[in-house]
Amino acid sequence: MVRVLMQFVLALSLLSIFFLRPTSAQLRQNYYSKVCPKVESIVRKAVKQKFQQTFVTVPGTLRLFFHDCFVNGCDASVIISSNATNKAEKDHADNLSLAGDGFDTVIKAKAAVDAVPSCRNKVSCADVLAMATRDVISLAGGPSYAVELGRLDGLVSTAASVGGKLPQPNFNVNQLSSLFASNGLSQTDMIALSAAHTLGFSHCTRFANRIYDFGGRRGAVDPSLNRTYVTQLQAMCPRNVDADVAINMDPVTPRTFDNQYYRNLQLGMGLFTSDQVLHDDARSRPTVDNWAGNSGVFNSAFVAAITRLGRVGAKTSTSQGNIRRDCSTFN
Ligand code: HEM
Ligand SMILES: *[C@@H]1O[C@H](CO)[C@@H](O)[C@H](O)[C@H]1NC(C)=O
Ligand SMILES: *[C@@H]1O[C@H](CO)[C@@H](O)[C@H](O)[C@H]1NC(C)=O
Ligand SMILES: CC(=O)N[C@H]1CO[C@H](CO)[C@@H](O)[C@@H]1O
Repeated sequence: MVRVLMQFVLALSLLSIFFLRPTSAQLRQNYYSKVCPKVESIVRKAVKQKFQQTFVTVPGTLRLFFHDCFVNGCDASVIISSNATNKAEKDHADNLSLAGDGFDTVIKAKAAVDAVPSCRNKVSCADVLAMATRDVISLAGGPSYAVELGRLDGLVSTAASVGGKLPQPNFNVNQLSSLFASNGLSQTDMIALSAAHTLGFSHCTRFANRIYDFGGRRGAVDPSLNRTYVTQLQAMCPRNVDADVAINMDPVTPRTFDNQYYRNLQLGMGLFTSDQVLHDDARSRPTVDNWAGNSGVFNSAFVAAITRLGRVGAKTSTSQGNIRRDCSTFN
């Protein structure tokens, strides 16, 4: 009897190891409450200072978080600098011109944290990026939320690992949904996170194919684009314009984190194919229409989605990561 019971207990514990083990690493709110209780206010102050110097802090940091999480998980691997022997993640062509101000925001916030003796070398760069992302969203008028923490910084960063991990602006809904699904994110999460394009800039080269010679036909424009918007885009981005020229992705409220993104899609004013398809595909349109008309519902969906984004590939075991002293180089 005792043996049967023992076997049962053993079987149960094996079962729990295999099935009850959390599929993602366990992050939690207030992770640093013992070692660095003021960490969130220290980061917020540094981010606010940087924000007052340049608005680019906002889109730069938000996009950096996304690119970090989709390549190797949310582990600050995107912040590592290349050197003569290793070409790091950020120097892959698909880093799609990450704004230097995003990197600088994390470096400055980490320095502010490390200036407090008890916090020194206790807070990961990956968590500083997650906190800074939360802060820039609310500084731009978006929702404020409690951020999950406890990520370690990754030990690997290679340009070679970036290929295929990031979405491309010509993606359709199937391609977008399957890439997000491979990161454990739903189609609803994908639609919500795409609203990050309510802020920031795009280089003309990223959508020139939609306003000139669409489908290889000289002078053709993408029929899913609003004609008035096409004229405006052509004026801002003349044919063969300098590759450095960039324009606001949300022409209506470019500096506000809001649901204007979805209202733009309803008018055919999604800048990328990957934006416009969210309205034009019948599977995602009901969500776009719902959020275009209801910012409260959108805000909650966005908070849920960015919280799940923050869990992607998070590392919590010391075999997978550590706390970097300098965010741009391995210890
Ligand atoms: C859904 C698929 C997505 C595609 C295809 C995509 C693609 C792009 C492209 C091509 C740019 C322009 C880059 C440039 O020309 O410099 C851009 C900018 C940006 N993206 Fe995305 N993105 C996607 C999703 C996201 C997500 C999920 C986020 C964040 C949660 C995000 C945040 C941003 C931000 C903030 C910018 C502006 C960057 C700046 O002004 O520096 N994107 N994106
Ligand atoms: C270059 O970076 C790699 C890891 O990215 C590191 O192992 C190597 O020591 C670095 N080399 C130099 C010369 O700093
Ligand atoms: C095109 O955009 C303008 C606003 O710029 C809007 O008034 C118009 O209704 C849009 N056209 C279509 C077909 O959605
Ligand atoms: C900000 C940043 O690191 N940008 C780099 C992106 O990748 C290209 C090469 O593919 C570099 O030239 C940029 O410096």
